[in-house]
Amino acid sequence: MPELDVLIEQACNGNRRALSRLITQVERGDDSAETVISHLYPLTGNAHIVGITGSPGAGKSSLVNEIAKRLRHLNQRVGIIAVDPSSPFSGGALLGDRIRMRDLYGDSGIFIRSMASRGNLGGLARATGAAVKVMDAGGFNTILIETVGAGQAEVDIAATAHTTIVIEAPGMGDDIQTIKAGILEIADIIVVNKADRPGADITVKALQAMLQLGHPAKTVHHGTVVDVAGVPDEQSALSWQPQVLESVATTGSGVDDVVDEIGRHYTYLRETGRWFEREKDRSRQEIEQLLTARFIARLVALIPQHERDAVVADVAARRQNPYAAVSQLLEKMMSADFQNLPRG
Ligand SMILES: Nc1nc2c(ncn2[C@@H]2O[C@H](COP(=O)(O)OP(=O)(O)OP(=O)(O)O)[C@@H](O)[C@H]2O)c(=O)[nH]1
Ligand SMILES: [Mg+2]
Repeated sequence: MPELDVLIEQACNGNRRALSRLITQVERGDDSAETVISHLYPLTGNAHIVGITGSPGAGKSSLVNEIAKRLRHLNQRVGIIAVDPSSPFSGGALLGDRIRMRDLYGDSGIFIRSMASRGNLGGLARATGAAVKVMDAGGFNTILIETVGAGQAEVDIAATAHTTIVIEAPGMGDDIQTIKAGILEIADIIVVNKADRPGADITVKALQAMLQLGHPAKTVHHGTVVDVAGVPDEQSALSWQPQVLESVATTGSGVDDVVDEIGRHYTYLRETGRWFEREKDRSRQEIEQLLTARFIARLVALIPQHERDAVVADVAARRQNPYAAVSQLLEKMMSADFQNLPRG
């Protein structure tokens, strides 16, 4: 497909129109997406994917803006994906981000893709995955993904990212307990932003205390790392201890340290082989999603609509339970002729 080759070449040169068109094609997830992916995929696997999550208004966009500027100074090409799961329309909320990110416009080494929720998390994950692949293939060195920590979304992003940054703002006081433990579990780097506000040090200490609970202190004993019980721990020498950093995104204070820590985590992942482990996690997740979608499409193609409707009615009327219904559908599917099926 010569037209596709031209588009890909333009995307590699930072052409925004080409990047946007490719992302839109991949997002569709149809046969044409498959063609695009088969050309793009061999070019991917180099970008450092960094997820930035945290509660609304914590300063994620401001910090992404500052991080991107510094990475540009390091001669990196930077992709930015701004996800807003709370807004079903890519209108108002994202406009604010666009204005704040204005510093970055006009620079072909930066590409920003804003996306709102596609009505469900599956759609959002697919759209994010599409943008990541196209940017990665296009030679962007670091891809920053901003997502509001609204529940499942940040966990999904963590599965997509090599490095996850969780951003908190001071003023949580006693409510620190309300930080979901799950958020700290996914964090590779924790940033207390708005460190110019009162109470930042309290928040830092509280987060450090919570991290200690999650990761019991390791001490060095006669030169080897041991856990609290004094047992040598081969793994811990290689393990990553998340740091709590402070920043003021509006002035840029502390952002250099955040950028350094991102680089340190990248080196850690590469040197310990964890990079490939994360790539395997990402690949496994993607294959499972595709498999599920296609499997269901095949099931649907195999069993006539009226038969599926009858099973639904049976379950609703309690003539059958959902497990038995699924077993029955699967049995029908397995005994059907797979050869002459349309591709799902
Ligand atoms: N005082 C102070 N204000 C900040 C700082 N960082 C961001 N802000 C302000 O906080 C507000 C929210 O910042 P954003 O960067 O939009 O935060 P966000 O987390 O992206 O917000 P959502 O995407 O809406 O969840 C803006 O008015 C920023 O100017 C900071 O370090 N100190
Ligand atoms: Mg934002």
